[in-house]
Amino acid sequence: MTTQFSLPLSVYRKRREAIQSQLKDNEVALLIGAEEQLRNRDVEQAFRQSSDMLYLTGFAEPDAALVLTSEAAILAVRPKDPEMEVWTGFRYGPEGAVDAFGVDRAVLIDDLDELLIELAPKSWRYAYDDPRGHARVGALQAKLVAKTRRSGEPPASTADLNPLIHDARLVKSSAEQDLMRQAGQLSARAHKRAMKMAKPGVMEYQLQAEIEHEHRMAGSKREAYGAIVAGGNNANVLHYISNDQPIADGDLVLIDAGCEYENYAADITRTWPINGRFSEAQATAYNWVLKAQLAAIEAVRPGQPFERYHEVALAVLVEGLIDMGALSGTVEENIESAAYRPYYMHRTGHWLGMDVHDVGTYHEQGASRLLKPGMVVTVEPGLYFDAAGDAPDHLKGIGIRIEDDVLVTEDEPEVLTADVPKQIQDIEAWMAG
Ligand SMILES: [Mn+2]
Repeated sequence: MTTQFSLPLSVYRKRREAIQSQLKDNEVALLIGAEEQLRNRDVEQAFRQSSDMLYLTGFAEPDAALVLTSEAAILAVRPKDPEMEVWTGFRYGPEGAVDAFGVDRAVLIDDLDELLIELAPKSWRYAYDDPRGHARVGALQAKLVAKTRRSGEPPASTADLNPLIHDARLVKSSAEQDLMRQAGQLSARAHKRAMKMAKPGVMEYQLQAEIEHEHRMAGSKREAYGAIVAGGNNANVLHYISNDQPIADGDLVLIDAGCEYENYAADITRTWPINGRFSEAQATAYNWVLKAQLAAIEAVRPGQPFERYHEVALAVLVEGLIDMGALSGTVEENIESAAYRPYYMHRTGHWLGMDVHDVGTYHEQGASRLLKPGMVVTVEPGLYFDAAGDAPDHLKGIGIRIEDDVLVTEDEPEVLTADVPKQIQDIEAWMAG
């Protein structure tokens, strides 16, 4: 049996208590964990517990739920089953879960509905990742309503549990920041390895294998998301994941990949020439994206609206598009008319944490959320010149994105993924060395 958590049990208890202290009298919070997913026939996808469940308990088995009241934390788990454990491995079971995870009580997952009915909440909050959780919550509410019909009490009202957990997850503690630094450093090593192993004609999935090899060998158990390895014009498909084409001499390759370290994600993108030397057109476009990224990182500071660094990056990218002949007119006109959108169609970043597109709202009371120390964002401007689009001929087929993970601190932004080269001379020197 391997330990399933990297942080002391007291950390999980404090996280739960922060939620419990916000519950009203006779209010119950229910969090449903992730469920196993079929891949094909009787083969399952690799199981990954929901981040909310990992955040509040560290409990990584499927078919689990967490019930919180202002007084108690109760886990609902699969039964011990010696016969099944021969096939699929160790299970804690209710008794083992109480000891190992420091909760007040544990029940069988099949008794979850009975537990909720026994607790007889006046109101309850719920959250789940897997869409199947929705049906479960609906059935449970029906049971609670049926019960109150008999007693004549009003039925329990329902509310969303997500904001309570997600506001807490948005600001990372110093222990979490350390894990994210590790994830960033391991993922940086992987990108550097892919640069070293590159040669014209290599298959995209072979570079993916170099990335994943380095992640595993460095101590990461799994990827944070499916890697994008896109040679040449494939980089203009934003979520290209087929990764099954050869990369031709003279083409750029865009790699968007990051690992998880102790359940915390990294998210890095680099774009570089498969033969080790940028062409003039590639270098010009690349340097505009880099200029936008460096300017945007400077705007990741406490008190700035989340929106701000996107606006900073966008102004530089539009200036570049005009300079390279893809747009005409002024920067202001092109931003106003959104004429840049064929070349830059995504936002400049997102929250990063246990989920790669991490939880937390981007707006508060209708305004862009203000950055605070402990928040982590990605900064990932790009420019995309599809071969079939209207870009000037010398730019067609070029797609570039540069992405780093940035921690908001009291003053200077801290780039968690700074170990991968991104200046052209540094990339070329690393690939040549
Ligand atoms: Mn990203």
